[in-house]
Order: sequence, then C-alpha cells, then structure tokens
Amino acid sequence: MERTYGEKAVLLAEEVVKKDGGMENSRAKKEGLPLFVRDDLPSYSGIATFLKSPYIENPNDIKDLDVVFLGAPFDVGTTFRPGTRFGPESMRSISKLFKTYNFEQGIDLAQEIKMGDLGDIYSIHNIDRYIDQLAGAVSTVLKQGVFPVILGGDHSIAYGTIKGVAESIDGNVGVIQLDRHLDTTPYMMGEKMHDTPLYHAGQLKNVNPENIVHIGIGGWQNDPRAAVGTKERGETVLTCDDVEELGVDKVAEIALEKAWANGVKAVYLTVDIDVVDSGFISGTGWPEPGGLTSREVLRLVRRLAEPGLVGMELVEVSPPYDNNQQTALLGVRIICDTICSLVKNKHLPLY
Ligand SMILES: [Mn+2]
Repeated sequence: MERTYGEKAVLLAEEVVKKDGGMENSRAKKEGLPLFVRDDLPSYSGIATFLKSPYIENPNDIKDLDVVFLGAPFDVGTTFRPGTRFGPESMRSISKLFKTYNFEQGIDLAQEIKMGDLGDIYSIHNIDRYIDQLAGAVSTVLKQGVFPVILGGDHSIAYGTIKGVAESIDGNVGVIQLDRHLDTTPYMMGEKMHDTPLYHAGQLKNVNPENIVHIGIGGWQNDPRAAVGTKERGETVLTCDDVEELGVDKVAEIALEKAWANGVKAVYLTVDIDVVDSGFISGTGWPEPGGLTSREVLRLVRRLAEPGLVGMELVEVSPPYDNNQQTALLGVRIICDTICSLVKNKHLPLY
C-alpha cells in the first residue's frame, strides 16, 4: 500500500531532526529556566520581528541573507475600511506562533535559508512619493541577491513594489495577483488608489500586460470598464468559479503558462488577502463573500511558487477589523507556504 501523507511527513521529520543533530539535541532536554530568554521558546516571548528572524538595521548589509521581510505600513490608498497601516505589525506579532518547520513539506526554513526583518519602509502620506520609496527599497534588496517579502499595507503599494522589481530585472517581468478585485482601474479620485496598481504595473516598460494574471476575481465590487481594459491589454483573468470547476492545480498551470510566456525573466506574486472568502478573513478593506478557501489559497501559492518567484507581497490585512488576528494569521501562513515551496523546489537561495 502507498504510504499515507502522514507517514511521508513523519519520514521527512526524521531528516529534519537528523540535520539538527538528532533526537539528543532536543531543546526540551535542556534543563532549567534561563534568566533572559534568548532562544525561540516560549513563542509569546521576545521581540516581534517576522518569524522572529533577526532585525537588520542596515539595508545595505543583507548580502548574506536569502529572504528579507519589509513592512509597508501604508493605507492612504484605501477607499473603504482603513487600518492596513497596522498590517505589518499584526502579521509580525502573530508570526510568533509559527515555528520554522513545516510538517507536510518536511522542511525547516531555518535549516535551509537565512531570513531577516528589515523593518518598515515609511513615507509621509503621499501615494506617489511612497511608490518611489518602495521601488527603491525593493530594488535595494533585489540588487543584493535577496528575496523580498513585503508586508502591506493597502494594495496601492503594489505599483511601487512591482516598479522596484522591474527596475532590478534585466528582461521582462510577469505578475500574478490573487485578488477578488481586478485593481486595474487607471485612477480613482485622480489618485493611484488601491484599486489601480495592476493597471500602472502593466504600463512599466518591461512588464507586458500579457504576462499579468489575475486569480480569484469576482463578486459585486468590480468595475466593468476595468474588466474590458484587462481584455484589451491581453491580461488573463481567472475567477473563483474557474478554481472550483478546473481545480487549483489546473488554474495554477494556466496562470504560470501566461505569466512566464514570451521569455519572461522573473515573476512576482502579489496576494491580496481579500481573495479569500470573507467568512475566513474579517480583517480586510473590501471583504467579498464567495472567495477561495484557506486550503485552496495555500495550495495555489505553493503551486505558483514551483517554477520560482522574484519576490512577493501580502496586502490588505486590516487589524482594526480583524477577529483574533485570524486574517493576519492566514497572511503569515500564505507567506510561509510560498517561501517553503520556493525552498522545496530549489529556488531559494535566489542566485
Ligand atoms: Mn487588491
């Protein structure tokens, strides 16, 4: 009989334990209570960097790292519920709950890659200025050969992050966005609000709209003109119904084929947490029922990461509307599962 998933996972756990010095090297075996906690136990203690990775003060001092976490506490691009400026803080604090080992994948991130938290990118409340700040921050990270993970923030930040990626890559960049909303309206109220970033990303000289893929779009909050625009520019739109009818794996396959077409050099992943059904995630700016389930979105990001990514972001977690940090918790999990898939498929370290 084939092994069950549980049996396979336990066999992988054996490998992880071996790499960590065997069963004898168990923290639980160390006796006594230290005066100052400098270990990763207990989980509620310590300073809340993302996954308790070390805080890195100097952004030009990250060459030895493989992944950095950057907070983008910005919600000036919000058009309904505000509060995503507290998103990075909430994801960092709930990430204390996670260990670096994933049971099903049989991978301990701490064994495979070096991670650090670069703190926040801050700018005064001006969208255009913030876009430039973020683009500079992302390219600073990428130019040192490090994988950036941006913790939003509302989705207006995506134009800045994608601009930073595009400026750092010699060749074309593809973009996959998970979102209930197209985010391809050119301007709202004359500004680049959070319903607009994918339109502007598609105007960058090395981002061909034919390599932009939207997954999870649907419901009652989209603009038909934005939809027509995506068609005219040649973008790909996949709905939650597509996920239901074709399955997660097939949708991922279609998305990857489009995002990587025409000799694209790198693909960036932007995840708006509102792609998940509002029943799972109360804490977001524009909640929409009928979205993906938590399990679907996790399988989807793992699949999308299989051929490699150049960076990712998780946006629209709004802690003032969040119940018990559920939304932030799922945001952390989406990030961790994506990174884990990149490690498993040998795309991290980046270069
Ligand atoms: Mn969005």
